[in-house]
Amino acid sequence: MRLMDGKKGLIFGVANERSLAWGIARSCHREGAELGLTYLGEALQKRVIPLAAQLHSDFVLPCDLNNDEEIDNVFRAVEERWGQLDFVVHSVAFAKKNELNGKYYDTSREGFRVAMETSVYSLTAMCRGAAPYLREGGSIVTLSYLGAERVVPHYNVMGVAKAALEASVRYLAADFGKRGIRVNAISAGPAKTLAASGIGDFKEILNWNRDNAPMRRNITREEVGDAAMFLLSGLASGITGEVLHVDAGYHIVGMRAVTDEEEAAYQAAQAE
Ligand code: IMJ
Repeated sequence: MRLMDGKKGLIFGVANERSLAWGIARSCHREGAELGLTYLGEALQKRVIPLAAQLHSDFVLPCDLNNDEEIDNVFRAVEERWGQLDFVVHSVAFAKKNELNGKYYDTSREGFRVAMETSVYSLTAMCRGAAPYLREGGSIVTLSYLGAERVVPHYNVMGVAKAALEASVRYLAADFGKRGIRVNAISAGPAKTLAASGIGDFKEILNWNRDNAPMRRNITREEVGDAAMFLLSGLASGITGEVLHVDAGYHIVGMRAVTDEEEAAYQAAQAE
């Protein structure tokens, strides 16, 4: 018996094989889940169909979470195909590129609106669409980032959006709690995905996190996948409204780590 045997779920936000949503899909598939994937825009259709095929799924639907009609269509298809749902994954965010630079206070009204609608309201809209079909024991997971809790250079309006996303998780958890449906977030460490592409110094960000995280390494897509799958499974039946960090411990650190060189110099001084 596998952890997700007999469970059916929908994953929003697979763009390619590097997506954290793809890691989640693979972990869920490995544990026996039956999956549907949604994609955004024609361009990603030809990417996502073969990925779904790897999971033995041909349940692939277009869905822009900023479009109520497309959300309705997705859940109408779910009703027809499955009747009921056990889990839904939200791995969706967007801010205009020019907002991920410079001063936060220079965020435009429109840039703020776009980031909040696409990265925050999209979870609420997805949950409202899924609500009629979610079974008791159902589970919803979204993805967040440390920039929600602390200031991370250039993250700007996305940090404010992730803070609102994490608050949404708590309100949604309260809404769904009585039905035995759980809502949680994973706060993932930085990972090389489409969402990281075009961010100037991303390699430096990865190196910084690797060098300063308690575990002295970055996280993998598989680790995010397994943690999300845990939250979606019955093993997490008592967990809701939670933000689980999958970041090699980076979020607990208050200052940069002591380097091996500094440690060696300290040891040498002690020995004198
Ligand atoms: C994104 C921007 C600035 C700093 C960042 C990130 N750090 C990390 C990310 C330190 C880890 C990646 N991340 C956690 C995100 O949530 C990214 C969201 C994002 C990325 C883009 C890039 C392309 C674009 N719009 C975007 N909107 C949201 O045009």
